[in-house]
Amino acid sequence: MIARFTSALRSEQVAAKLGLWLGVSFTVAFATGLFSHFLQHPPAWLLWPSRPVNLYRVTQGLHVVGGIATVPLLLAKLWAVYPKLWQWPPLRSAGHGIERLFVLVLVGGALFQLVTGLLNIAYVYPWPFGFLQAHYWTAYLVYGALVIHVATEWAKIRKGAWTRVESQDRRRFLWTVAAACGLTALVTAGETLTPLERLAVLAPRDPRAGPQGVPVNRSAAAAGVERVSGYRLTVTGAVRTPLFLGYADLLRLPQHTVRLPIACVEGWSVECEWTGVRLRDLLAAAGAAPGALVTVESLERAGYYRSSEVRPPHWNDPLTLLALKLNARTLDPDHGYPVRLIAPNRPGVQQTKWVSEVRVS
Ligand SMILES: Nc1nc2c(c(=O)[nH]1)N[C@H]1C(S)=C(S)[C@@H](COP(=O)(O)O)O[C@H]1N2
Ligand SMILES: [Mo]
Repeated sequence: MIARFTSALRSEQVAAKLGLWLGVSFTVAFATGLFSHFLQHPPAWLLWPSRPVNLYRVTQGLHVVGGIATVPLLLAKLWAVYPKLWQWPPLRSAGHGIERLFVLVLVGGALFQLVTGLLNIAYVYPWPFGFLQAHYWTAYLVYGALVIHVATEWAKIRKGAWTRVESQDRRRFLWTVAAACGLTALVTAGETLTPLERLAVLAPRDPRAGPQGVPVNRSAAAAGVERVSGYRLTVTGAVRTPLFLGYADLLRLPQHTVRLPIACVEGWSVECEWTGVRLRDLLAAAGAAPGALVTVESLERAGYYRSSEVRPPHWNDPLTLLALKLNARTLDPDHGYPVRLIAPNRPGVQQTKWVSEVRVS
């Protein structure tokens, strides 16, 4: 029975090395995940800059590609420590029991995070709970259990994690795990790192597939805004002069062209060229105060992402546009025709499409 579990590749040092790598990966996932969560649901106190332009693109790319690349690492770690599941006696003391309970939370929670994350980016939702809340709260459980695990295993980590592995077979095993993680990252990173696009065979999204060479997250048909007639953009609320602008009026205003990415929470991103009117020019014309809070509303009647807040750092940024064109052509209905918001360092969910109203408060 015992013999079946003894592989010469397993050792405390191998487990410690894999654990160290997992600790790094979980820390990156936790930090980038919290960042993403707060940007998507910004609390009032959050001061969040519009630069660097690609910050959210990078952190969310790291979160998703890093998460996918962690799958082989976690499997290797579980394989390396699997015999411990059958250790005898199973409980040596109350303290040992609590330690094992935290390991259970850690392993169960880590598997839950990777599985729900992978299914979410594949648009599969076979569960009765909301992904967002479950993934968010489990992150605290997992990271808390990880901190406790590191504390209780510190002696082993100190001994094994930083010293050279003695056996050549074990070294080879660790290199294989590292290579598997690297390869996994390489075949998915193209959904956000354009130069690797051709290698992105495992990526759930092709960053060039869609109208005008850009993916679509919610189509005009799904949002119920396929036919737009008598379009008017309104700028109202706490302003000196409310504005009511037709599509032709918008085209007559000074046009600006910027290069900015759409960076979706799902990890894909693509940089595009946008042309349109600066939001700050419109708000200046309406006489809004520089510190005002702005809300953009969509023609879309229902849906989680039909409106978004644009705070002063974002709407005062000259790169923030109400875009009329994408890659030099009139916006496709699926990309938000007639008008969409595009701003630097902002999650995709807040790049509101089919904008019809700018409300100042
Ligand atoms: N009105 C509205 N705007 C929206 C959405 C939406 O569902 N409704 N989806 C958002 C999401 S999640 C993303 S990632 C981007 C994608 O923009 P694209 O479809 O032009 O690529 O649009 C955002 N704007
Ligand atoms: Mo998105």
